[in-house]
Order: sequence, then C-alpha cells, then structure tokens
Amino acid sequence: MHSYKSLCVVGLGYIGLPTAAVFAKAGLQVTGVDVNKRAVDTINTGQAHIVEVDLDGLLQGVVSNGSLKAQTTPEKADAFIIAVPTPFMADHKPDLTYVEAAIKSVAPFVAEGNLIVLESTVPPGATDKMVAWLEEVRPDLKDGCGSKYFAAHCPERVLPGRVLIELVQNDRIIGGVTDECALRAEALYDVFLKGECFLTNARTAELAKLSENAFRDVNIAFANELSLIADKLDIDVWELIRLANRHPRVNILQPGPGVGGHCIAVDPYFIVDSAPDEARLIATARQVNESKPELVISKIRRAAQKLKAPTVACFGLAFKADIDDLRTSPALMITERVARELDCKVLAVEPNVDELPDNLKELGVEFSSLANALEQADILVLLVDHKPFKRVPTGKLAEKIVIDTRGIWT
Ligand code: SAJ
Repeated sequence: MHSYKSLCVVGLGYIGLPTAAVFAKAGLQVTGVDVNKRAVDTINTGQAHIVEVDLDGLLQGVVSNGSLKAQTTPEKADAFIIAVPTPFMADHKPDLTYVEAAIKSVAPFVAEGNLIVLESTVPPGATDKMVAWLEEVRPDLKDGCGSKYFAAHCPERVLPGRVLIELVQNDRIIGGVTDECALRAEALYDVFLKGECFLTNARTAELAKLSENAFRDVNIAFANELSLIADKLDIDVWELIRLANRHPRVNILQPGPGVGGHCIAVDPYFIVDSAPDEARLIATARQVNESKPELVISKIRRAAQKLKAPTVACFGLAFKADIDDLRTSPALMITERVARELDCKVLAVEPNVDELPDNLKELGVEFSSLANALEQADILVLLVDHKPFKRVPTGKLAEKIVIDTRGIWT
C-alpha cells in the first residue's frame, strides 16, 4: 500500500483546517495554505480563525509539535488536498474560479507519483476540469493522470459543530479519475479514517455529494410546504408532523424560516445547472425554501401593522441551532429586512455571539438579552431553536404576539 509522509492542504476554512489538523495528528507533515494572511498567522499561533468544537485544542498540539504549519503559498508534498469554496454566481451557475486558482498554484510543485484530491463540493465533471487545468500549465504531465500522477474527488460530508467527530467516523466516497487514482486516495484517508471508504469514479462521487444535500433540501422543502398548507387550513403544523411521524416509514423534517448555511442552499443548484430539464423536483424545492423568509416577513409586517410603534424582538440570528455562524442565515436576513422596512423598534437576541453584525448595528437594531427582549417586545419572532430559547416558560409569552418559525413556543 502507498504511504504518504507529507501533505499540502490548500484552503484553510471550515473543512480544510480541521482536515489538515487531523492528518497532522495522524503523523503526516502538513503544510496548510491560505490566501488570507491573517488566518495563516492565527493558525501559526496554534489557534483557529473559525469556531469549531475542540479544534483549538487539536491545533495547539499539532502546531506546537511542528507537524502543521500554515503559509500563503504551496510547497512540495506527497499529496495535495484542495478544499476551497465553490460558490455560485448570480445566475446560480457554479463558480470554479477558486478551484482553478488552487490547482494552478500547486501545479509547479506536483512531482511524479503525487496525489491530488479535490474535496470542495463541485458539479459533475469538475475533477476532470481540474486535471485539464493542471496539465495546461504542466504539459510534461499531459495524459499522465493515473500513471504519472493521481487525482480523485473525495467530498467532505461533515456537519458543522461535529466536524472533528464526523471527519473521522463518517464513511467516505472516493471518486478516482482512474481506478488506481481511487486506490491511492483511499490509502491517504486510511491514515485516520474510522469510517469505511467506498471507491467509485470521480463523476459519481461528485453527484453523490450533491445528491446528499439535495435530498435534505427537498425534504426540508416538503416540511416547509406543509407549513404553508397547514397555515392556510388553520392546522398546527407541528402537531401534524408529530402525528404523521408516528407512522413507521414516515420521517418528515422540520419547517423553518428558510434554509441557510453554505451547502444545502447551494449544492442543489449545481445539479439543476448540470441537468436543468430533468432536475424539476430539486429546482422546485429550492423555490419553496427560498420563498420562506419572505412569508415570515409578511407575517411580521401584518402583526406590526396592528400596533402603534411596536417593538419586535427577533430570537436567533445564526443559520441553525446552537452555532455562532451568521453567514447565509435566513434569520439574519429576516431581522435585517424587518429593521429596514418596518416602522418599529427591533431587538435581536443571539446568545452565541458577543456583538451584532455591522449591518444590524447600522440599522439601529438593539442587541438584547433574552430576558430583556421577552419583557420589552410586543411581537416575539422565534427564528432559531437555540437551547436557551427552548427553556422560556410559556408564561413569558402570554399577552404577546408570537411568531414561532421553529415550533418550540407553540
Ligand atoms: N433545517 C430546517 N429543517 C430541518 C433541518 C434543517 O429548516 O429539519 C435548516 C437549518 O435550520 C439550516 C439548514 O436547514 O438553516 C441546513 O442545516 P443542516 O443541519 O441540515 O445542514 P448543514 O448545512 O449544517 O450541513 C449539511 C449536512 N448535509 C446533510 O446532512 C445531508 C452535512 O453533512 C454536510 O457535510 C454539509 O451540509 C456540507 O458541507 O455539505
């Protein structure tokens, strides 16, 4: 079996940094690369520039014993992992410019026998594109994938908040450009993986990752659509779902104010872009989920119009429960729109951050404690099911207008 001694990880974000640290802990000499100099400097002090459970402690150990170092440019290694963002463009088409820049930045350092793994979530065919970009700047490697060097797509599937556990425990799909590429990539992950590796080709691995997140998006859309139907028919959607889920083969997910995060609200569009005529259900699910924040705002607007100069309290800004990540969050977007568009005072409660983001500060939104918001506000809008909100006694909600998008106060 092939053995790796050194690894270069390009992209030190929510996936790249924990991955680099776990490989370093497993004994590889790891160089992490990021264009963000501040992130690199922070990592080199043994601290993470992102929040993830137990990551700081792990980093501290591998940086101080010299097995992980960060820098802004790549260097030679036995294997390379690319874990850069793959956002979409204005028309929802995947933007692979970071992948192209990453592979071109490592290209001068790729030597015979090296392995290159693409971990970023990408549309089908992107790993082949990565290989073509490499060979464009390294003509000496032309048509050499699978013999001179090796390339594979090994998508990550870890859940924010449980990254270090899931990185090691989850099964992994290994999509080789050739069969030999897949075997070489499997040998790399074997260094730390407790889950099983499943070998396939790169295109299947690419679509498998997208399918996982589209599966969840479609199922959340089903729950969100049920919430609209139940609203119209004056039925409590939470009770409805609880009851339906007593069936042994039914497991309806939870409705909410919309779908946030960097994956589930993005990845289905990559499938739609690859097969627009066929991906009808997946495209509709995106529409249903994207319409949800607007419906919540309408509800708040209708409630506010009934009162004179009301105070609206928004509970939760993160994109899901018990995390501090406010990026791509429907809760944050709803709070911002309410502050911008409605004639009311807005309080925001977010127990997982120390201060409000600038856009809310600029709009005059007041950062409030839970107790103060429950006391002061006329309209209570529950946007995220954080633990402290679940403990609010029902008495505190009496005589208030409650708009509960997560079903914990109804
Ligand atoms: N949500 C609901 N109702 C639900 C479940 C979730 O409205 O019943 C919302 C959440 O509030 C949040 C969004 O969906 O706004 C996404 O949250 P999530 O917990 O479902 O997923 P992420 O985005 O944190 O992580 C997902 C995971 N994918 C799957 O579970 C299939 C994770 O395993 C992936 O690694 C990650 O995307 C990724 O990086 O692709």
